[in-house]
Amino acid sequence: MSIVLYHHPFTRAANVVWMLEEVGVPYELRHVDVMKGAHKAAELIRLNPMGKLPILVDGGAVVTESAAIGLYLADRYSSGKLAPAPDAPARATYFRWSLFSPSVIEPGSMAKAAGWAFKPTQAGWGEYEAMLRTIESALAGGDYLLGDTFSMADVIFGGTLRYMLGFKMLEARPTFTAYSDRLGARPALQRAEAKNQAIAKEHGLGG
Ligand SMILES: N[C@@H](CCC(=O)N[C@@H](CS)C(=O)NCC(=O)O)C(=O)O
Repeated sequence: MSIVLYHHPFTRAANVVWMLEEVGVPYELRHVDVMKGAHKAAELIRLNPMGKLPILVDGGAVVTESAAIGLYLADRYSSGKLAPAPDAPARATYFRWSLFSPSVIEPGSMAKAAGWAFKPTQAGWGEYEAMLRTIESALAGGDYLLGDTFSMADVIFGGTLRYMLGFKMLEARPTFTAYSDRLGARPALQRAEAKNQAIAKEHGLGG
């Protein structure tokens, strides 16, 4: 088994388990005890100088940043399925919303929840209301970001949306909750949740 995910069930690595389950490749989860600071060990800092999870190692390839991991896995193992082919017109929309997630939804929701002071014209995530309107528009074309076709963009964007909704850091608009429920019904997401919960239990983690 060549894919290794450095994982802790209470981190963004949990969403990468969903990515791996959607792609359907064999993988190994390597538990990193973040509560004890194991993610700051020299071996992991070599892989990710940020000292953060998730980290995915696939043979000689090291990928960090959840969105990059999703895009990598889809291109490498599910091209033409979970990732539109390089020459497909849908590729533009696919990249657009995949990157909107870490660039806008994450910092935009956190800025709002934590009351950060910032200038919307200078901050890349802009105004909260504009972000909500844009998420609505992204979801207006069908069940998924690419209309009727589910893709890795939904795991990236949808994973962030579900996280933010779960922690009440994003307004629970009906379009958002309906999309989140649709994603929640996916067998791959349910398998991932079961794995994350089982690992949490195995390590005596509450929550
Ligand atoms: N931009 C990164 C964020 C990674 C991140 O913040 N990971 C958190 C857990 S969800 C972490 O490792 N925190 C521990 C620390 O910063 O010490 C991604 O999307 O993967």
